[in-house]
Amino acid sequence: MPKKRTASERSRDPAAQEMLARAEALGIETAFDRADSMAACPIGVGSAAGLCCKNCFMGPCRLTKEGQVGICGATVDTIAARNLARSIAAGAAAHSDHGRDLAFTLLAASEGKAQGYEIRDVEKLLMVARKYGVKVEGRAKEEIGRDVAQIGLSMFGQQEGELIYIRQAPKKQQERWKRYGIVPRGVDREVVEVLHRTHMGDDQKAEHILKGALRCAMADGWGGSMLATDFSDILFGTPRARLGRVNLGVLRKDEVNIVVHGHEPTLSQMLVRAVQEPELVEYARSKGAQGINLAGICCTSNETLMRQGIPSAGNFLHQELALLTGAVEAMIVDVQCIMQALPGVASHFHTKFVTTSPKVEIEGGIHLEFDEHHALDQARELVKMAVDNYPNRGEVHIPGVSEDVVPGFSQEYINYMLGGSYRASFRPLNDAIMAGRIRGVAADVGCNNPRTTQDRSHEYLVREFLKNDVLVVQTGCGALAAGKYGYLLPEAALEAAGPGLREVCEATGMPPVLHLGSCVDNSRILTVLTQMVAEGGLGEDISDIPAVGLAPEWMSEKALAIGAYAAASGAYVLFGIDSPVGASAEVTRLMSETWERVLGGKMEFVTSDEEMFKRAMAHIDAKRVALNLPVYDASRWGRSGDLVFYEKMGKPVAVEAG
Ligand code: BF8
Ligand code: SF4
Repeated sequence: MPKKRTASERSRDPAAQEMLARAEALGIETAFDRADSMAACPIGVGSAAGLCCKNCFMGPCRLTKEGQVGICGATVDTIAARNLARSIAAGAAAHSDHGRDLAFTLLAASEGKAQGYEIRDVEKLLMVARKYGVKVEGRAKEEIGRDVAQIGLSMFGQQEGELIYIRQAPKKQQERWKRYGIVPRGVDREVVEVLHRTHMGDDQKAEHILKGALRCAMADGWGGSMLATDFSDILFGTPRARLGRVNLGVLRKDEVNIVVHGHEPTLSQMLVRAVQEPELVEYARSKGAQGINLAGICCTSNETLMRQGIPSAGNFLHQELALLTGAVEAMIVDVQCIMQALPGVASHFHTKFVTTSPKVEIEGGIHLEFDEHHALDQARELVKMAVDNYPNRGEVHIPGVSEDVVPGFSQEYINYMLGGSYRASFRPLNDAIMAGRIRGVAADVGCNNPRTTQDRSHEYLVREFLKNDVLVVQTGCGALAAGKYGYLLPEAALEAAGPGLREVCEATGMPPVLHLGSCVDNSRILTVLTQMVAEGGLGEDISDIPAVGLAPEWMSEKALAIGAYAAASGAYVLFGIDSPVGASAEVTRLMSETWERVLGGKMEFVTSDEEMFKRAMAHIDAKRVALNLPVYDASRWGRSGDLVFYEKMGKPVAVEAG
């Protein structure tokens, strides 16, 4: 019988621990309980215990002995590669389909048919239009927007040739992709091809299957996801640094709480508008509430946090915990990472659970299908539903735990932050890396997973990287995790960063951890790395940069798609938890040695946080050596900035007012 973990073994977050105690007292089961009582299927993990193929009904075939093959003769290597490829295709499909919906919204907004939506960031529209080859001179923004949206939509079904975004990548990387045969066509074609190739009796050579998977992931990273980021910025504004707050403590005792959860920014942006409308606020007052409080979970939350500073109730494993407060009048979900357990948890309270996507219905939820043509009216209806539910509230328990965060570091904003409006540039960042003030860059991204302690790996890695002068960039649930522990603040530079990184943060005012957005916005990391290459001094392609990517608490297929396109783009990517291809030494070798040789990047699965950190640092230092950069030496830094001033002058003493 698996053991029930203690509260601190389940989550590092005191707010989560408090809610888990409440769940136990109320007899409500959560993912943490289910993870304790259900051991991961060893066949699914692909460990020494074996591997399973269910791609046809001669099986499912369970391979548990050395040298054993499936009924069709499929080997462990083939099955491991096929299973991974299918997961990557599902992940790429999810991200990119989100991008497609944004393209439809941009089209409708450009044609004046999408209530409440408009082209908000004309500068970004013009930038994308030029990239797409759309004429901009003398044309209205709506005309340009329509052309951009139509080209975007056509990209999904592009049958031949290169995707437009591929041309943005460093030249050397483009050549590697061509040589290895993984330049992607439209994501619709690539996903279909992976499903075809992994059907019974098709592609059976592990390396070739993985090539198909990489090409598919590339169609997402340098296609659907990049487009999703661009189009979100056009419609809702390119993020800029702003103040927000994270964790369950953002829910309010005396206000109507509406929690948005999922991934798409479309409906949530209308809810942001609706909750501020004076008539609805007045209506909430008429029901005895002080106002209406909108909060988010997961990546919908990242979208509204980085653009409007809408507070975040937390990351993936907070979805059930938010409902456990009893303070949520309505949880409104769109797509992805939505646990089926939610309507069950909501049923213990007054909470209304509402599904809105035409693609997602969940038993026990109210389904109110989103239609971009009437989005603002729908948002008002949803807010009214939540307000009407306020008087039904029972006992409420909100943990008093939340933390300030500064998200919103788009590539455009990083440029501005480093060089100002007139000298916007990545030069200061490259210089800091070349000098060794910043030892390297680590992207800590991805999910929570109840099989490990919530946030433990994210927090550990961020803390250790900062201490060692590694600049951290983040997206998704990893960013929200770091935010909970105070790392997404400029002050974190003083408290947590090593001497070199601290100097850079003090000079620029930036936090030592940059929140770049949602998981779809991992494409922003590709853009940032590409710009660092273009700026000069850090090699010829992404694989030359002293940088690593990590998804230490991953669980979703989207994470695998991201890992695959990041590795194909030249990044060293480390995943925690366990390996889905562990049963095949050959697939493990292909994803590490072979990918590194042909693409410059690789993907490894490592179960220990300490080992992940060790490998990441060794990689960063090896890349510094390869670039002939000075060996990192912490003792050279820290002789400037506030600390030196404090040493000489004494720390300023706060003067009490009054
Ligand atoms: O897309 S990090 S748990 S919420 S999959 Fe899901 Fe993972 Fe969170 Fe955002 Ni990304
Ligand atoms: Fe078994 Fe082959 Fe069918 Fe897979 S494809 S289930 S290995 S027979």
